[in-house]
Amino acid sequence: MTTSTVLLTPIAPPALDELCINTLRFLAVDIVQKANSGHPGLPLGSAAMAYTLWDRLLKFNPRDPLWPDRDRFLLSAGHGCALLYALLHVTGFDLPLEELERFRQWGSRTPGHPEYEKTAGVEATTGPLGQGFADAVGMAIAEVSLATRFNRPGHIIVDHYTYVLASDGDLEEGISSEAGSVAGHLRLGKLIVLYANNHITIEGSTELAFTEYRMARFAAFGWHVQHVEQSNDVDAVESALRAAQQEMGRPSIIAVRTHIGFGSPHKQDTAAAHGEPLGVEEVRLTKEGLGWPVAPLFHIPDEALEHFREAISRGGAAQKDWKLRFQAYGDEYPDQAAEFKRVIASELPKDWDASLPVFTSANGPMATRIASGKTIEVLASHLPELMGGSADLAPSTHTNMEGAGNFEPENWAGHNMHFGIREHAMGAILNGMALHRGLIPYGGNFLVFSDYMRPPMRLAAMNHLPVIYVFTHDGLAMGEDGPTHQPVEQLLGLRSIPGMVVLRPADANETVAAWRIAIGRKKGPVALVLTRQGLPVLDLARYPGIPVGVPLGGYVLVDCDAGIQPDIILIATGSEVHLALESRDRLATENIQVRVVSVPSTNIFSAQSDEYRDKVLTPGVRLLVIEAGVSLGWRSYVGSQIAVIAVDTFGASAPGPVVMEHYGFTVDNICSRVRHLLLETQRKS
Ligand SMILES: Cc1ncc(C[n+]2csc(CCOP(=O)(O)OP(=O)(O)O)c2C)c(N)n1
Repeated sequence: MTTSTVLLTPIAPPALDELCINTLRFLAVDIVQKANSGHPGLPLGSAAMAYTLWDRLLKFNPRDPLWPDRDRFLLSAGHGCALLYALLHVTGFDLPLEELERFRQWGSRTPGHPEYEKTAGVEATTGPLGQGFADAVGMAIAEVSLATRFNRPGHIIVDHYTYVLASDGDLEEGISSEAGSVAGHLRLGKLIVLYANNHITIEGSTELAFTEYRMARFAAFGWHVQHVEQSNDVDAVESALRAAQQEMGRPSIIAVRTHIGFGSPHKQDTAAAHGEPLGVEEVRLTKEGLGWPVAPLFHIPDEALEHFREAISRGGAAQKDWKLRFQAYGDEYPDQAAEFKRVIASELPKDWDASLPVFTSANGPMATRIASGKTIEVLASHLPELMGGSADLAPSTHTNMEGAGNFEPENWAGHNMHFGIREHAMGAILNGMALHRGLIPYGGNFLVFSDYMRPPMRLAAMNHLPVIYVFTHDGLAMGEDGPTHQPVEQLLGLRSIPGMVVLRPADANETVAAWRIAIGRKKGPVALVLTRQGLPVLDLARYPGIPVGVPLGGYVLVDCDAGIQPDIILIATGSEVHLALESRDRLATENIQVRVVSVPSTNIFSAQSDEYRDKVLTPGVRLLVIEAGVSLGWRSYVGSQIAVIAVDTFGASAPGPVVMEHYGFTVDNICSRVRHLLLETQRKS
């Protein structure tokens, strides 16, 4: 596509507004042009509506970007971040002009897509389309949950909106349907989406692949739907936003007809405006067309800057008003005020873990999912910020908190969430809840379907979000449902996400220790991987190393007698640990000295000192790993001198014990492998 009809929309905003909007447009254009990389089209088309929101409605304080009762703004179409960086700079956030000039460069605060914690005012890392949209649903859930918990008559201390700027790609991605359905069902009236309806994606017109009546979809989800025909009509955008604010019973979406690359004579309304700089000549023509000086670059007229910077006094006043209200709240409800501060700061209450369960062998056999459920019950009674649920699997994942009530439409006091069978949205909603702060979110699922929620899990890890996943039915032993339901590669897949801590406890007591780690980890997600089937309970009287060992990721569960060097070290995780223990007992009768090492978390274990790891896995001793998952990866955790009993194919449909037997997860097979390995070692020596 080359030229297009230049569609300069007839409605021009009042002069000062226009000056400000053009400031944003051309800052974004120059940001991208200077970097010679990035996306100018969305900023040109969406600047007017973003300006309207930020100038007339958004409650924020550039001088205190994390003030708890600020409105949240998510640029779900993260590729358009030049617009966000321009907004942050002109309104007075800590983002100097030099940072705009260093867009997409090493070490800058203006990365290629917005990154949480890197840039003040960026509420979430966005870029994978659809994620920001679903994060926002989680944020709106957090808002209404905290408002219900903390507000009192005459004392409203939690009261903010969550706004999203979303693009065609965001709405095409399935996650926006999942999350939109959740939001509509929950009647999240304070969620407001501006949809940049520009009819263009990378390959060309949306006619190529996106022809449904999008807004009918959202109406069907129970959303309040509005249309604005001219994105440059700031008054129309404002009145739609105000109507959306008034609509408290439904989330709102406003389809705003925007024009990608607005004002660019040869690129407006074409895919060419989407993802590459306009080019020096086209920048010149665009600036001239909109009456903007071609030079200097990064031009910010004083009048516009002055107007934008009113955000500082406006935001300061709004925050001051909130502080006064919070003070009055604290005078009347000192305990609640202290509690609010605690949860927003992600502090744990004193003694939160004092009454966690201790299981004895008499409690066994017990599935680790059951032990987890019992632990959740106790945690819930100490941690009112714990909030979570499952993707329609709570009776299996044991993630329900007895007595905590359901989080339901217009009954937002409950803490048990019902995400429905929407794993992808669940993952992102949990992220949004964590990003909002004030809650400890968790989500339950079968381990095999963690694949359905991998993109948000990756973002949780990237953003160091304290989200907890409860993944049950963790291996071949889940049995009859067959290979579609038997995870084999998921453990490795999760372990491979940088910053994700995966814990696969061996029994009920290791499960409690794993939960202790999960709750205590304030930065970064934790995946708990749990069994469906019952397992013997490792009595703390006999295995006192558990509470100290689990936090180290791997530890000696049972060693040889003092002074005796093991012939072999069996390394196992989760349900395979008890097979290792039984094998040890049998091999002892043959005078084979076995050490059993439990490795609930390879991630944590590999972060220990060499000295500690050498103590656990004595160099020179043969190692045999037993884990019902793929073998790939083990060498990197424990070195090259290992043998592995693992599963490098898919599973099969049959009762769990039968499948485990066929795949070699039996004491007989483990013992014969040990004998074979020791013979091999003898022959070599
Ligand atoms: C999950 C995901 N898939 C693919 C991409 C690559 N991508 C970036 S923008 C885009 C689509 C652009 O269309 P639209 O969302 O309408 O944005 P606009 O063209 O208006 O800037 C795609 C496919 C992505 N960022 N995320």
